Amino acid sequence: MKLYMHPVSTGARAVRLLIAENNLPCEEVVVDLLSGEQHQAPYLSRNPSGLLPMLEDGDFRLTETSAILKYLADKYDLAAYPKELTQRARVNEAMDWFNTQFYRDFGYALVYPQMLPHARRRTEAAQTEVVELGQAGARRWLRVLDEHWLGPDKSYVCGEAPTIADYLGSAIVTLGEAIGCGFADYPNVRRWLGNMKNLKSWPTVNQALDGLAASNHGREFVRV
Ligand SMILES: N[C@@H](CCC(=O)N[C@@H](CS)C(=O)NCC(=O)O)C(=O)O
Repeated sequence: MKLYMHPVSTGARAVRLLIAENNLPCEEVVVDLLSGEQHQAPYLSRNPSGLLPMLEDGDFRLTETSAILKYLADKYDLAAYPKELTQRARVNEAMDWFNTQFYRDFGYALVYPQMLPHARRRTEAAQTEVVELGQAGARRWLRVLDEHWLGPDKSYVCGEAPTIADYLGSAIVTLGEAIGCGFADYPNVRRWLGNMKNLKSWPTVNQALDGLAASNHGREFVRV
């Protein structure tokens, strides 16, 4: 198997963590996001969406982080994707929630427009508006994550053991660290992130994110 990835990519961090924690046999192929290699041949002919990550398993190619996590968990029969009907449905629900509700406001409205030049809005007024809306939305979803998904007692989003919902969710939430989000108002979120960061492969997999956060240190950002 091959994983086409860039170490700073949010989805790639989720997939690489699952691979590393379970010692899955997978070669990593770096696609240089920064120079736009994902939009050029030969990568673009393999993945016409021009996005990372992508998994290649023989002739089978799979994009979309959530689908890749589920495929790997099924292929290797990982406990991180429970088989019991309602438990699996809950994991799927949490993954959809992170990937759509949470990511839309937190990633695409709050973090990316401030961090990525191509995501910045063309006028100051539009930029301010999108970031303000993103911050309000992110606060709403963080409250739901803190009080509903986690609450004071749960170690992970779907119970006492990490599932692929935690792999996906923690990669998305820690994206905020790139702009200095500390999540101080969300103690259960902080506790949960601490649990995920205790996984043995977390520091290696997230080295590039930590580097990005360090390079942005001291810059002004709207945060949560
Ligand atoms: N829905 C996709 C999103 C993938 C995505 O947006 N990847 C980013 C990196 S985190 C990317 O490849 N961006 C390249 C670009 O926009 O040119 C998934 O969940 O895998």
